[in-house]
This record gives sequence, structure tokens and C-alpha cells, in this order.
Amino acid sequence: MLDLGARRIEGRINRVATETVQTNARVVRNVKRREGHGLVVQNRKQEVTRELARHFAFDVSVGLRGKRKSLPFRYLYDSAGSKLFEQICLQPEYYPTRTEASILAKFSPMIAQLLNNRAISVIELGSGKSTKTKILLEQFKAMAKEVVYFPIDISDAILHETAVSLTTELGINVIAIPAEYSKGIKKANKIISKSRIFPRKLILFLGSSIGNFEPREAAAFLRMIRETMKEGDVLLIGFDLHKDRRMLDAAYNDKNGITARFNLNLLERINMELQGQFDIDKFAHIAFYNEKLRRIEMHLVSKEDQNIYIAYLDKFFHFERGETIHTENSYKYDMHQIKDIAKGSGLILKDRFMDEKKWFCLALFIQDDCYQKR
Ligand code: AVJ
Repeated sequence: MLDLGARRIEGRINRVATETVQTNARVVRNVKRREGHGLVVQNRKQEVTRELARHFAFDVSVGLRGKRKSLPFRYLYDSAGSKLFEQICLQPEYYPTRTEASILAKFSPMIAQLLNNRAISVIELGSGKSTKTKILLEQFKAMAKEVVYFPIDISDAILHETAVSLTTELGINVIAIPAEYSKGIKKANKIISKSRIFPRKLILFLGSSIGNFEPREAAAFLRMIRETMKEGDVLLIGFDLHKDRRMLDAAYNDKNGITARFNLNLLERINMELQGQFDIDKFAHIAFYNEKLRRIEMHLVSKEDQNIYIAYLDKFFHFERGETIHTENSYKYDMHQIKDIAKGSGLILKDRFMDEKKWFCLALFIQDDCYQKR
């Protein structure tokens, strides 16, 4: 079933995998072969788990101390949180996923054409279930392009599923990397440059995940990505656009209460992983559009005065009635801001694809050669 080209790739990937194991033995223990040619780079489970717990504990103890409590948004995305987020994407009020998918469906031939190489490496940051990405990958397949797909996500349960299903459904090569964004993209790059397969890259950052970052952090993040890009590489980012606040408020307060469960899951995670004693019923989900800062803010609000013990930290945390934990931001952009962010990151906005109602924008960037000289 495999043609010669594909077999050659497979051979190379296996070699890459072994090299990765040898050169990076501390991080990567083994690379599992799945269903023929899908691969998941695996972390050393227990050590990583313990280290993650320490980081989580530290962030919780800092974040819940004093007034203006907050927790880093990435902790929302454990395996339960990631599953709930998949559910959020299906809620009627949550327009971003559907809208972005429709833009991809409409413009994927154009996007594919912009990448004039026959063979490309597709790197995706925060790939989740890769549902939308499939639209693009199918287009590449229809145009007889060869693809190695590198999904990067912090939820490795979902990565495993994705690697298997994409490999069997589309017959493409998958190298899944369970990691945070910047570590993951560096690892993918290392594999690509070492193996010298498909040096032309398409980097994807979909779903308006960029909205999680403060605008300044977003620019720094794009500069980091730009560092990994070479001439001819393309970066495709999904931006959610500024719009009527009623629509925004509704999207983060779905009637089925899934977003609320997603938010409250963070307290359950603290209970599970750090032996916390949060009573979930004594907190409520709130999300609202902050028009001045152009961001959705998601918080957990304490319904009463309470002291909560977290055993892992052997500490009590005080909450006044009405006090909140700020758990996530979701910045909304306009075209000017997208152009500005490109300028500040050494990127050129080459193209943009939008739905008719201008709810969502897929922005396509290339690197600006002149940037370093400035
Ligand atoms: C994953 C960051 C794109 O901001 O819309 C959705 C997260 N939080 N509902 C978003 C989210 C609550 C989502 N992103």
C-alpha cells in the first residue's frame, strides 16, 4: 500500500526517532510505533508527573496568595479539561470553532497552493483533536502533497488518539509531541533539521489560542516562532475578532453549563493533584467581556467567606465572599492589531482569510527578512 516515497519517509522517521532517543535520553525514553507509521514521542512518565506536580503546587501557592488571585490558564487543560474544552467547541453559542472550520473549508485550496513545495512538515501548536486540521491535511492529500504532521499538545491522552486516527484515516506520517508550545516546536524543529526530511514548514496555531496571551506576550511568542522559521515557511494563526459583546458573553456562558464545568474543573484538579479541599459548590463560574481591554475574562467566584486547606502545600487560603480567581483571558483582535503584532515580531502578514460576517480571521504570515537588520 505504501509507495516508495512513503516507505523511504518511514525509514527516515524511524531513524530520527532512534536518534532522538539517543541524543535526548533524559527527556525521551522511547518512541512508540503505532499502527505502522504514527509515532508518539513519550516522556518519562513518573518523573515528569512529579515535576509537574511541584510546578503546579508552586503556581497555586503564588496564585492564591493575597488579593487579586489568579492561576495560569494552562492548568485548565488537564485531560478532563481538554475533554470539556472539546465539548465547549460543540456548543451552539461557541462560534469560534465552527467559524474557523468554515474558513478552512473554503480557503484550504488557496492555503495549500501558497505552499508550493510538494512535501511539507506541518507543525501544530495545541493540536487537541486536530479536527479542523484534518480539513487542511485532506486538501494536501488531494493535491498529492506529502506531509509529516507534528501535533504538539500538553494533553498526551488526546495526542495518542489523534496520532492513531490520523495515521489510519489519512495515511500520513504523524510524530506527536506531548509538550508545551515552545519546547514542542523546538523538538519538532530538531527532528526536521536532523533528518533533513521536508524542510519546508507550515506552522499552525489555530482556534484563537493566541488570545490566551497578553498582547505583549503574544508578540514575544511570535518572535520565538519566527526564530524557528526559514525562507518559504508559513505561519497560520487563528484570531478571534472583536465583536458585539452580547455574542462574546454568550460564547463563554453556554446554556448547558459546559464552560462552567471547564472552569470549575481547575478546583477539582487542585483537589485531586494537590489534595485540596475545595467544595466545588461554593464557587461559581463567571465570564464577561472586558471592553476596555478587549478580552473575555474568566473567573471563579467564591460564594461565601471561606478558608480552604491544600494538604500538598500544608496551607490555608482565605476567600472572601465575591472574591475571584482569575483563570483565563481570551483577547479579541482587530485587523490593525494583527498587523501591529506582525510588525513587532518580524513577520509579514501575507494573507488573511475571514468568514463573511468577519467573526474570525485566519492570518497567514511569512518571515520578514529585513527584520534582523533593523
Ligand atoms: C482555547 C483559548 C481558544 O479563549 O475561546 C473557551 C478557551 N475558555 N471557553 C477561548 C475557552 C472558555 C478558548 N481558547
